[in-house]
Amino acid sequence: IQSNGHSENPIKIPKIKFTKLFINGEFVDSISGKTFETIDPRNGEVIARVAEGDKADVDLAVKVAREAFDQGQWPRMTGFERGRIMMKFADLIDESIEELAAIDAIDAGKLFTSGKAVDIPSVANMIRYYAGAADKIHGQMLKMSRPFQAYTLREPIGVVGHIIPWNFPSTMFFMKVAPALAAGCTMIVKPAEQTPLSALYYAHLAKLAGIPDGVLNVVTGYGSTAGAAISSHMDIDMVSFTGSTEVGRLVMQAAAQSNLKPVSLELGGKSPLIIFNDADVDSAVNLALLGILYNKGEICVAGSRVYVQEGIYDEFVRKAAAKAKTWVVGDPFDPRSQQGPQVDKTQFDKILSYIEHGKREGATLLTGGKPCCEKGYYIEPTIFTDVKEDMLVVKDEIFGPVMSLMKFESVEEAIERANNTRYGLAAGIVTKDLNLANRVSRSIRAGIIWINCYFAFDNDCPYGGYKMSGFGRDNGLNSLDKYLQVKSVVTPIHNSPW
Ligand code: TXE
Repeated sequence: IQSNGHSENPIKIPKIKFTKLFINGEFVDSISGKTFETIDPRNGEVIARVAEGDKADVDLAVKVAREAFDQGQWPRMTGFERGRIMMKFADLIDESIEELAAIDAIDAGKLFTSGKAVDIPSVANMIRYYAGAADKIHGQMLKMSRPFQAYTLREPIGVVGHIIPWNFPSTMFFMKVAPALAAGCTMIVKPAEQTPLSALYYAHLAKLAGIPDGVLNVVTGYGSTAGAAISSHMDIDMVSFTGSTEVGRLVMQAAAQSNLKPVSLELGGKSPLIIFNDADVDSAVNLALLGILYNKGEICVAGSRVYVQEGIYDEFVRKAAAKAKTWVVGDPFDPRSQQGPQVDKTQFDKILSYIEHGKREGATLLTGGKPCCEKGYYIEPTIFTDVKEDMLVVKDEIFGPVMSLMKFESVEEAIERANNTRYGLAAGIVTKDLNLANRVSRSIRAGIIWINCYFAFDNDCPYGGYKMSGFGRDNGLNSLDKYLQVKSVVTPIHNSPW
């Protein structure tokens, strides 16, 4: 591991401008006056104190979002006009890319260079994708079996609650907000308590772009208070959640016990990457390491279970170990860094305790396994071999840079073991045999399958869970559907000729 430490820091850390709740177009203190600390995972220091919203603040945000939905212009303006405002929003993000990438780097430990080159420009494009869809929300003309004229309308679902996680603070924000805005909904967003800062910056840009007051509200705070107030609210029409399977279950229960609002849940994963004998070993190693180390393994679709066919297994293990040892862990502002710190102490401790558990269960530590760098929440790229399917490191989502590397013999065995999980978010297949790739793709129960690639996300490409990874799709026009209701309108035709 080459730790490049924290000494070189050419980027100016931005001054944090927005730390209050954003309700009805204004930054306001929480009703209780309480605040909470957001921490820099590079060193454990406090970045800022942020307003701590709870039920009372959520109630207020819902009230203004309701008014904006029932009486305001946003759901009533043409889709074209909504799209035009959203395009402006995207342009404003483009003007602030460096600052936003720096905010996510200090708040979430994300690499500044990839934030600047990928995450932030991509969210601007995500808004543009849905802006372009806003005036193409069509119903259907129906063919009734009797003389009726009938068609469907697709209407915005209403006031939406978005509860989002900390691993991609910007991407997750817009994966939820952009389609909901395009649909004509109004909304309350609760960012994760670990990473509230960029969401508040986006609220500021939304106002500058001309999104009417009350349409987009951001309530920062904790899950058990502000989050729970959203999922149990009687006047929120739909909740979109990304986070842990445990909390997803609570959100669904709260939705059922309140007003039966529909929910969309994007939850944990333990995704398999299957590498067949005919793969080019060097590129398969690169793909596998990217699959587990990208964003320090804090990604729901991480390829955390790597199955390698017996013919290339030994070579793969050797090369993976060598490559992992050259992986650069260090300050997210250093352009040489390939991996920054875990988001917070809780996740850092959770990952290390899984590593200890793996060792106790008898798995072999091929590389890593320890914290690194003198301060902050950095963990070495960790690869376990000699793992068995029933070990916790293979079964549970670790959400860190920890790979379980396993050998398989037949295609049938690979399929069976890949499916041997309670999750079903993603899978990867590496082979030159197209038929084999297609056959395995159809046999794996997961929402997205990557053949000879990994993390190939796109605005137009939906993804989401099978099994306990949840349901509902983010990205693509499928996501727009979540924020729309279908209404049928039926009229009899008298003396119809047909
Ligand atoms: O998630 P939580 P945590 C997984 C990953 C990680 C584990 C725990 O394995 O190690 O979850 O992370 C809000 N009602 N993922 O504890 O708690 C919370 O405030 C309503 C996978 O951070 O699920 C935050 O905004 N909301 C994942 C959001 O839920 C509640 C990404 C997610 O936090 C709530 C993150 C409640 N009772 C973690 N309790 C992915 N699928 O990408 C908390 N929240």
